[in-house]
Amino acid sequence: MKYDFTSIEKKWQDKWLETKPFAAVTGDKNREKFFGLIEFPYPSAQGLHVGHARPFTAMDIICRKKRMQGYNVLFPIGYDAFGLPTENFAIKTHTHPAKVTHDNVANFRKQLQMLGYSFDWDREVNTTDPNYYKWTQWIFLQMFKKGLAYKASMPVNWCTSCKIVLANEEVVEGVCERCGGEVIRKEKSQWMLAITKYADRLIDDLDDLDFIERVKIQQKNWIGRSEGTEVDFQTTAGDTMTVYTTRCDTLFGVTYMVLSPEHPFLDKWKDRIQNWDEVAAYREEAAHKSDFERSELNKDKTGVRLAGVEAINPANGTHIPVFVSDYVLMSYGTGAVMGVPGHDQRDWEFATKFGLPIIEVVQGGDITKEAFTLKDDTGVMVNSGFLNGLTVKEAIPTMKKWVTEQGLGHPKTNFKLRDWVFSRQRYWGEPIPLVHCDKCGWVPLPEEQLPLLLPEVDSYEVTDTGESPLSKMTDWVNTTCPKCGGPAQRETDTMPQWAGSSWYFLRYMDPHNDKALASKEALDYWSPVDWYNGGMEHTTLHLLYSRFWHKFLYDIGVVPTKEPYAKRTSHGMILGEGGEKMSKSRGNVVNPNDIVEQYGADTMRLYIMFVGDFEKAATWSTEAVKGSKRFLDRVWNLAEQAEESDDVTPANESAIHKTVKKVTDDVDNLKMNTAIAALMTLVNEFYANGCTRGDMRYLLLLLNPFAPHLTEELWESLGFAAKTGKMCCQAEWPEFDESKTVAAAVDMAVQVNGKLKGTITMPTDSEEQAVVEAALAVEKVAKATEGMKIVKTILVKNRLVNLIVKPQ
Ligand code: ANZ
Ligand code: ZN
Repeated sequence: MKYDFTSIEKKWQDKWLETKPFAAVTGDKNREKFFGLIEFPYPSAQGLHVGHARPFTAMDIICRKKRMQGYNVLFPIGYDAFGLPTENFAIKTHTHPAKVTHDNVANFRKQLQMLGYSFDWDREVNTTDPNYYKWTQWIFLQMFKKGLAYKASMPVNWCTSCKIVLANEEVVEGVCERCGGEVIRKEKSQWMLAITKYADRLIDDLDDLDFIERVKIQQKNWIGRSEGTEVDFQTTAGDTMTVYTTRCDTLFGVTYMVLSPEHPFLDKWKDRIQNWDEVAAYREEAAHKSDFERSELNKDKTGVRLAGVEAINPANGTHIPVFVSDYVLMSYGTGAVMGVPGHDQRDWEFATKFGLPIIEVVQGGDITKEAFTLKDDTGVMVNSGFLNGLTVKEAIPTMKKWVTEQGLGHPKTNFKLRDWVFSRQRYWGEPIPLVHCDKCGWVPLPEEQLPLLLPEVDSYEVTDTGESPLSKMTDWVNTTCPKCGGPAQRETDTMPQWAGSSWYFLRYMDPHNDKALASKEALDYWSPVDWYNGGMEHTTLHLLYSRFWHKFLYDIGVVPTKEPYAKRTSHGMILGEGGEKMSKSRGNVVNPNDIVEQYGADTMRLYIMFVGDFEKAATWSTEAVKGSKRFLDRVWNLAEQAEESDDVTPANESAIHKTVKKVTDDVDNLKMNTAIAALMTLVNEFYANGCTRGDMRYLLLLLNPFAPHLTEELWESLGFAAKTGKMCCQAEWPEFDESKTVAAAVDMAVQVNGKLKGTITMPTDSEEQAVVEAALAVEKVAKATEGMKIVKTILVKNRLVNLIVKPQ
């Protein structure tokens, strides 16, 4: 019989859809629950990518195994379907984005089913479905009511030639991705979410989570907690200039001050600043640079000294110059810094360029460009009045206390994390359910009016005023105020990319609920997600945003746990043949459809798991795909040779137990590649020793999560389905007996004075005396030791024995 994977795979996929063996049961108290989560895909027109297949297959294997181990498994799928590519495609083809989304989702669903994933298809979600985004809007309203959603003026990317607001990903190397036109930053009033209010908890609660270390580190660095001091400097302009510093110990070393180009004092001091034209020109130039360019460490330092204003160092009363320079960002601290060129590299470069004095205040730190010991706590203070003689570690709290007592400032914690810009001037997103009334301000829609549906528009094109396409729908925009009944306008911005994905895992728990985002029973039963695997690229946005939303929902009593995910792992990328990133332009994109058509889904699954260490990047090789196919052919052929007996072949017993142990452990540790290698070894053993149906039963159970279709077919043809009334995917995961994982007998090499003289077969773990006796019975050994005395025996257990002999 031929291994006809095409018809076999279709047969079992249909059967799974029909009989639903992967349905999760909310509330089942007899089984332990397991919620395995993958990052739901964005349904692009290109369809599923092999980059999806790697993490999806791994979690499918974990979930299939957990089910066989008796868990009540929730393994759901959905689509993160709002967003730019669909919207841009809709604009280009004059198709409604909902239609584009619908078609793309249909294609994704087909591909996911083609790969044999054991999703609970009755729980599919789609973020663009009004029954879904109703609850995204509901969560937003709760945040608004708690003061976590607010409006602020924020810079947006503005293409000067298209006259539209661009998303960050549409700005490529500083120019518009669509037309190549110049992109500038333009201030626009935007909805913001106050994620910074959760910054401390988002860092501190990481300690109790089973997240891989690099995820924790990236999140901590992104949040960027910094403990420092705000210090006030008087100026000759009369205003107090407040700076943020982590090194208040260096106050005596301050020789100049810097304001960010956006600092409000500049406009305020316009009439005092004698070189205003120069300052204004400098600010204009800075507006064209990104924060990233401005804060690059190695960039040339630029700036303008303000003529007519000076600051006064509160530690020693000296007058010092004030500059405007773009290396100081308005978005961090106070937008102003004190310059300490003796101990900060950027300040050193700046001072050197502008001929400013450099004072050493910490001895032991080298004052050269290359060797700053910024965080050095062993250095000793000099030239610093009452701090002299203290170490940096002692001087920081001493100065902090002095500054506070003198009324010159106070301790301050800052974060790199910014509040989340939560609006976009685009069509294909969740409408923000707020109206603006001249009398009442921003008023939330009553909850019973949710979902606020996206209206049909004539064009999804962005407007040249920078407003959302919804702003042109005056019928929709003009409404009445829910509070006073007077005339009011709807918000026309929509929510950003990351809204729907911030809570989707909760909806999976109870996807059809129309009274709540999920019932309390479902939330209590399934929370938290037991294992979430996803890409490292989502560490600082999606993963952080969803932790924030979850904490908020916890605070208002909606969810039962303070964290959404108990465990987080991450996979490496699949690179194209030749080791380069897969991309259309390189022409090295592998389409899973082609592989499945040519070799079958089981081969595709097996290969994508065998390709390398899960956490590391791996290079695609079509040659190696064939190797995975050959292995499955061997399994298929083996089944045809298997003897009728249900007994395990004694010669295979220890190999079977070893493999059960190995595969069980490896799957739990995401070492799918070594689990597969162990299964290959087992198949070799079966070929060498012969095998029975009893042996095959083990192989099929262990291989089932990896190659579910082929194993299901053989399970049936070898009679197990009829005997047990269950499909292979419903059977019990095999147990292993530790004592049987070791072979009964081993072959050992026998050496005399280091030279190989023969081999002996011994019971496993034989003691020295027995081994030596058996060795001496080998003819060649007996000859080589004749008339000699054994002076030493070197035994390597189960491997070799070396007899060191001397003439008597
Ligand atoms: C004086 C000083 C002396 C500083 C020294 C450092 C070393 P972190 O640790 O990242 O929080 N700074 C403050 N606000 C800034 C802004 N808006 N733009 C650019 N730089 C800014 O960094 C805090 C340090 O970064 C602060 O401490 C300040 O320089 C600078 F030997 O003050 B420091
Ligand atoms: Zn009103």
